Amino acid sequence: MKNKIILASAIAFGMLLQISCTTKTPTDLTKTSCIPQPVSITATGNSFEIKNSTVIYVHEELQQTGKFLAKSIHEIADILPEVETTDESKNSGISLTLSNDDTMLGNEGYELSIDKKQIIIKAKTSAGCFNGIQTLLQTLPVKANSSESLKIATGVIHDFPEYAFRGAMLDVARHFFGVEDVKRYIDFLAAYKMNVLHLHLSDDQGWRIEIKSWPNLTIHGGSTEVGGGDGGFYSQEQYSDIVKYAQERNITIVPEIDMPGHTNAALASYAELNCDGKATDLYSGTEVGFSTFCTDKEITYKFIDDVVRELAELTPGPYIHIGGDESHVTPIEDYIPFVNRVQEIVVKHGKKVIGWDEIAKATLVENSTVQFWADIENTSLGIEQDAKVIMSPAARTYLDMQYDSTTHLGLHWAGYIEVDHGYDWDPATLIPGISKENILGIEAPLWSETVTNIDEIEYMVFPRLPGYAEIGWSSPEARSWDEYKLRLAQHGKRFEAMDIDFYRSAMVPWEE
Ligand code: TNX
Repeated sequence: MKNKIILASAIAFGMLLQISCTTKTPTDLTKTSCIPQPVSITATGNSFEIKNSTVIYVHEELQQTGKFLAKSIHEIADILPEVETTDESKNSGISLTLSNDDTMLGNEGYELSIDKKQIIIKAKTSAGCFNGIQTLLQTLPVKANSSESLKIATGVIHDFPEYAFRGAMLDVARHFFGVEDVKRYIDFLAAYKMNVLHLHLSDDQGWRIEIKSWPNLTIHGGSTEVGGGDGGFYSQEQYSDIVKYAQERNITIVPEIDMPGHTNAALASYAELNCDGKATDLYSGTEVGFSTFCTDKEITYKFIDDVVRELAELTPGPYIHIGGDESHVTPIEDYIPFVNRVQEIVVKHGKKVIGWDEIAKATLVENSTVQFWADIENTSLGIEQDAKVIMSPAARTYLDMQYDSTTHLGLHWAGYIEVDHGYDWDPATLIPGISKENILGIEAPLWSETVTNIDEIEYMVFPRLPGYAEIGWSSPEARSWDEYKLRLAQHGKRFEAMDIDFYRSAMVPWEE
């Protein structure tokens, strides 16, 4: 019984009385609509109030986490709690503490205890504390009006994730999105305890990350996008700023350079990367599968070595994603040795390989991960080679799929994905032969052929994203669409307060 919601009946009775007499003071912690659903919530029937005088006490290592909480509270109400570093245990205010006692919590779990006098968030790591803070923030409004006090129902939440890898992807190659947009996307992921942002940094239509040793990649290759707009790219400094912003929110950036296909932007920037020695034209259409690196030219591998070296230097996270999908014009006898060699380059620069499921046709290096998006056979080849799997089945997780035939954005080659269809599946049982022990986690990709700005991103991502966050975090036994849709409905007002342009699915009983 992982997900047990306990509420002593005496407390429930007391509470009923209270609910009928007062309006605003929350006293039943189990009534909080948390997404993802925590492992257990125990209510104790009282409330704690965050006031101007509330101090946040932190262990030395948690200063940044404490400041994040103070800033978040400040954004909700006109209160800026002081953050005090201490090793002593306190009996008031909000304490963030590190402790190894509770081995159930693992690396990202936390215990959030709230009583009348104080709040304590306890975890093994700062990531765990950060997750506890996200739960705490969901007990509060996104924005409190001036008369509203910040009251939280008392009780204990004990919580840890089902999967270690809980991600979303943003395709910044088909359409480019600037640093501020990416930070907002990161905020969305963090609010739902997701911990990976995969950035699809290169494709036929654009190269988006500055590589100092090959400057034309961005000068020329970054100068357009789908539809012929100006495109754009991240300077290394801007990219590092994104990485740091993500890191402060427990999010690992996984950078992807897609190859040997999906490479027209590079082929247009450097003639020598083409087999015929001629640079291609820039491309701003939406076809896939027409480009390839010249796999038997040595310069190709010098180029990849430089790119991976510079990217690895910008990447504190463990992974580099090498793409590998839809290389329709690379003969298989060239594709396999190419992928083998590129993996060695990634390993040489100290990183682990992730690739789309096609890469499993090659000989995978140790610790590599295959991202299942379409082909079960490929993914099985990966599992046979001991690779872990990231579950991104297109028909369930692709954020660029339309909700239904009336959705004005998106594609539907993998089907329509209404909110219930996106939510109602279990990564460990969806595909025979792919089971829990093979799975590192899940990722929902947003491809951007049809998505051109942050409002459109929001429309495709919300309200589906919280569902993917919950699939990654909560056990399948704790999840059901009929119950989840009620919690999701409660988040509608959170989306509004965050100015998120979301799809008001008729499947969800939104509150007026
Ligand atoms: C397939 S998924 C692709 C992308 C497209 C996407 C559109 C995958 C690995 N490749 O190149 O953008 O479909 O939905």
